Amino acid sequence: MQKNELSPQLDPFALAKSLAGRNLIDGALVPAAAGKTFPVVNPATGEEVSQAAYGEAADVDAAVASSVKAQKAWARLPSRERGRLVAECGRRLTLHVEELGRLIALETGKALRTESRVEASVLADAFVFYGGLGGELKGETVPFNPDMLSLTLREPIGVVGAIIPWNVPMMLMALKIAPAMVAGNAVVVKSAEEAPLAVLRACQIMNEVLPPGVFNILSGFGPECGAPLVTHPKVGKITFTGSVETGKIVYRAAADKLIPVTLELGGKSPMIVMGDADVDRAVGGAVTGMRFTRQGQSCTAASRIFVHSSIHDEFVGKLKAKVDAMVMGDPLDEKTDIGTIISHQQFDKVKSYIKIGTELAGSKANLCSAMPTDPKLAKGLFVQPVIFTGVDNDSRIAREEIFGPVACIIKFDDYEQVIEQANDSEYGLAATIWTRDLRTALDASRRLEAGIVQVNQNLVVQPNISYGGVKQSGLGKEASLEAMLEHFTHKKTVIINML
Ligand code: TXE
Repeated sequence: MQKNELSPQLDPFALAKSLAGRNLIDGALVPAAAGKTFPVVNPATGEEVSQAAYGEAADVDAAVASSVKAQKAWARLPSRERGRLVAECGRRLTLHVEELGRLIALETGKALRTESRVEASVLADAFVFYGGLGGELKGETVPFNPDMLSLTLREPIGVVGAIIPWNVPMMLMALKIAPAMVAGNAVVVKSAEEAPLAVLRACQIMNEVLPPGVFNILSGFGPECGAPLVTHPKVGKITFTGSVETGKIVYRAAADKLIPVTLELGGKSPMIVMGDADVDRAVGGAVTGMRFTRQGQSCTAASRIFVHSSIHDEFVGKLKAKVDAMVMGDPLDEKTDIGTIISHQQFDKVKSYIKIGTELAGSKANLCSAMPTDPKLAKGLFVQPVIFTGVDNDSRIAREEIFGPVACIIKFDDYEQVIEQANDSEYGLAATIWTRDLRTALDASRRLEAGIVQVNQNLVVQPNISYGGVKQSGLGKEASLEAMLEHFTHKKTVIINML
């Protein structure tokens, strides 16, 4: 092998081709029942890198039938044995982090060094974490009377449908299916049409360990493949991450079957920087919080940054300098900090919001980071990050989820007013406050309407830390032991009369 030649597994282009046109059903890589496929495109060049199976209702039927069959035997295994197998998946995935990172970088445009490799590690870590929780599926005993005992059992739901988006597909898949499987369920995953390959490859690795049918994965589009999964009579639970609009469609369809649903939806998360904050740390937090390295394509992105007037200019100057220093370019290049937007549809959406912001009276668009000049990236979906200053909290760019590298800075003077403004949003996913004052930190933590509040730091998604929003940001929690118990089991009550 020549020095710069990659082994076939580490070459994402070769790997993408090797997975072309396949779903994973009942332990086998199979084409869609109708034989149809759709293209998978590298958003950094616009070139087709592979094809994905075009899953439809017939494929959903086959996958669910396989899961129904497998689930019974799976649920009868001791829960710690299920956990051991899930943890073993995690260990094997750890050995494939580099390969998975490269593949996800290729299909999503997220930079390998700053985003994609990290995501592959989180995927593996989530399996290892949940694998260790097999012994934690505990019930309760309830005081009754001396002759009677009441206890609860945690039982699996059956077949769980998991619908995932494209922004962090491997991580989100892991946070759904690892706890579901440890709890004794079988799962059918519907991947996002924009990013079907890395999750399929991860499932192929898990397939070395888990019995056929305990998980199945399909690629396809929402109405043709996602909708039949939600409405399938044998699917007993849906866990979904995506837009508010689609989340509501899923919720309504699930309501017709009266099955439980977990929804992780959008956000417009506030970051409040008080006058006494450590400005340099807060600036660093804004860069990571806005997820500039992911082109802002994050539901927790700190997209509304409220900055106290006493430090406003210093903060904006330092933030701009930091984002300016970030390198945009080929996602597979180790020098790259920021890659591309996922698709033309998202690119057009982000551009339209930048236009709205630019035309907004009183606001100023500060453009950051140089665009890549490499001619092979000329058709890439790169968007120059923008920091809007002078933004009104009532404007569209401050109210609607942009899902792009667009930060809105809102100047404030008064603490009470900023708490009110931060909460004046239909979303409630995440919030951060930056201050040296403990009383302010605690007060804001209590009053901010969000599923997660952080003080002087930004979100670190960890499989052991509960995660999920309020208001339009969703229903239920992901990650943590609690998510496994509450969202992937039924609590059965048993009452024993000992006479
Ligand atoms: O989401 P969709 P899209 C937000 C973000 C983004 C917007 C649109 O603002 O700009 O949503 O993104 C499947 N029944 N987020 O169009 O449509 C679909 O195939 C069942 C935030 O990608 O919600 C995909 O697998 N499933 C979010 C998944 O739903 C259906 C991450 C998400 O697609 C379906 C992504 C249907 N009728 C986007 N229609 C976050 N919370 O992080 C579509 N799908």
